[in-house]
Amino acid sequence: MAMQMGFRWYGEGNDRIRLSDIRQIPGVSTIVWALHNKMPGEIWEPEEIRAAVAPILEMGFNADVVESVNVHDDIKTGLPARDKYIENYQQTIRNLAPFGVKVICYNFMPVFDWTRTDLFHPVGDGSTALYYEAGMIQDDPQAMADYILKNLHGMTFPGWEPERMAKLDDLFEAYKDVTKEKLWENLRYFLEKLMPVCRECDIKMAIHMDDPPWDIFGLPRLLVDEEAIDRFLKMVNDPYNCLTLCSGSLNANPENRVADIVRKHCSRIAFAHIRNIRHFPNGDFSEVSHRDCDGDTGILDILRAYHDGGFDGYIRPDHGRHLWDEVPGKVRPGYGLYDRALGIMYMLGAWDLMEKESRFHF
Ligand SMILES: [Mn+2]
Repeated sequence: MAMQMGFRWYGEGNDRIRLSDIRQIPGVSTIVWALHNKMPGEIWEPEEIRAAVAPILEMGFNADVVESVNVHDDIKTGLPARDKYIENYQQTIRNLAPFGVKVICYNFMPVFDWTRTDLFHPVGDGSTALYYEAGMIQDDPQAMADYILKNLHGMTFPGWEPERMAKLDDLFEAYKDVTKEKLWENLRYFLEKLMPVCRECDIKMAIHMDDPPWDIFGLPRLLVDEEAIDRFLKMVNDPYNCLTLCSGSLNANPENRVADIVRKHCSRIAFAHIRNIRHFPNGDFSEVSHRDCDGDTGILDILRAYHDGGFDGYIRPDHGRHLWDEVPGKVRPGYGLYDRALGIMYMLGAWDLMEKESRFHF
């Protein structure tokens, strides 16, 4: 098996980008998809899965990667109701298997998914990108949630369901007694219940890194650095317990050396997110193009680490900048067509060259 290039797509009627657009990007084999109308904890029914996957397969792609099947808050907080929601998750895994799904991406972040303070920040060349202003996050979480929801212009975004965000006070209350150690324990409990089903279905669970990789608003975050990743993989030491290694999430902390982590754990990375970050001295960061020298993440070193490790999982450009006509209201933040297409060509260019060189030297 060889590495497979993916592209995240939000589904028919839910994404301005068409599958026929994606087909024109060289080298994409995999559509990374999800049922975006499902709330965390609900079972994904076979008919719903079939309807979502059919156009993907018809266009000649595979639908091997789901991002994400979101985890119910009762599982993260460890309430008694979690067993019911874990059973639902197991059933969803079983329902996905007949459609060829191989990897499920998920995260275990309390209350908030990815967090940014500006979704359309000028990069300096006329394009815009997601931006994190460190000083703003000490403020009111409700204000940040309101800002993000407003700038999604009614588009759905996993982890930012308006229904959940409307109950932000309740969510913070539910997580009040969940310490970092308790959250680890709840994650272990969840994964140990899933592993037998994953083995039976040949589907890998691939946890996404916390984004950004530090505690925010007093909420604990787990997957933040190499030490935490070591602990996670050891805690449930099973080939079906894997990572979605997100270079941009990890490198939001410039101390994290992503290429080293890839070299250490390549065989447990089922899904690679590639994104480049530029850091500012005050702790702010901006997302930038995939080109190595445009940011500080070390994209070429990371790609080389994957190549050296014989990576045969799935990879995708994570976010992209918003280019040309991709203005607020016309693009899902981070998920425009153009910069992700450019990112794919950059990655495949580097990859093809490494392949060619390794054949030549063999
Ligand atoms: Mn990511």
